[in-house]
Amino acid sequence: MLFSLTVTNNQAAWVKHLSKSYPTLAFHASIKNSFGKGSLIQLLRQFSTLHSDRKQVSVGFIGYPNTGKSSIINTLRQKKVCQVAPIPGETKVWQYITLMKRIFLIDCPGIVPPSNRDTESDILFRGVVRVEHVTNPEQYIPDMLEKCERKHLERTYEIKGWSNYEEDPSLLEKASTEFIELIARKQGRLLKGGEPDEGAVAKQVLNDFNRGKIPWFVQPPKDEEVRTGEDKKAEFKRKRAEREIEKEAQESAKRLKLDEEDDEEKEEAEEAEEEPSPEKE
Ligand SMILES: Nc1nc2c(ncn2[C@@H]2O[C@H](COP(=O)(O)OP(=O)(O)OP(=O)(O)O)[C@@H](O)[C@H]2O)c(=O)[nH]1
Ligand SMILES: [Mg+2]
Repeated sequence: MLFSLTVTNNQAAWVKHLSKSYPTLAFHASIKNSFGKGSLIQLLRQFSTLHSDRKQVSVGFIGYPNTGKSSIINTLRQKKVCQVAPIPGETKVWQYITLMKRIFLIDCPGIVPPSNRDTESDILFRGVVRVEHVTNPEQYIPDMLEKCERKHLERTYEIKGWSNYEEDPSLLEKASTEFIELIARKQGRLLKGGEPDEGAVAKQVLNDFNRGKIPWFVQPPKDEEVRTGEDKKAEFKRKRAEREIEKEAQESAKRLKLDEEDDEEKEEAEEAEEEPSPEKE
């Protein structure tokens, strides 16, 4: 999980929200200046003690590409044992790293679970695809503008004056074109006829966004939504458990019936054996 050095209110709110579902830690990966390293090592030690019957414990780092999995391992080991880069797909094969005598860490390539709900922008902003592979990068700028605060963009690029889409959402497309043009002119990124090189600027801005150069964050769901989410999840789990119990019960009933039939047959056979045959008597 990526976190900046000081845990802000937003990050604390996410930790609180996620802790309801899973053990969650705030962590900043950095070999010299990390945050949360002690807590994570303590957690891994507890896990290892819990499984003291095993010869060794291997802990896999699983998650979306470019989310800092390899960086966490480097932070724990306090040296560059894994290759890291600000582009998705840096880790290509599994790598085992020894943390302590009994604890191994496995650096895994990033994974992207299939989802029908994710839009192309969602996937791009998660850093899952490399920006240089994106066609028509300008099309993602409106979505990006909406995620960021105007003051942060103004400060990052030292520009001002694109249309006020915050007040009038119908101006979003226009604002995006103006935003790109302002950067292109400021940085002198113009094509032969003096036209702004929109594609190149859009790619640069999207890269800046994905590499954390533009501050932005998402609020965790409100308590109300959390409860609904948990209820739905709990209901789903309960129904699945009920189905499994039902199936198990039916199967055991079948097995019992078969056993009973078997027993009856056996008993009949035993009785037949035990009953002295009239001829023998
Ligand atoms: N701000 C911030 N950036 C981080 C942190 N951890 C990693 N990064 C940066 O995120 C980028 C990706 O880091 P990696 O460790 O290569 O990510 P990964 O999940 O191993 O990526 P893949 O191997 O491609 O799946 C690098 O540019 C890191 O410097 C963090 O805690 N905070
Ligand atoms: Mg990696």
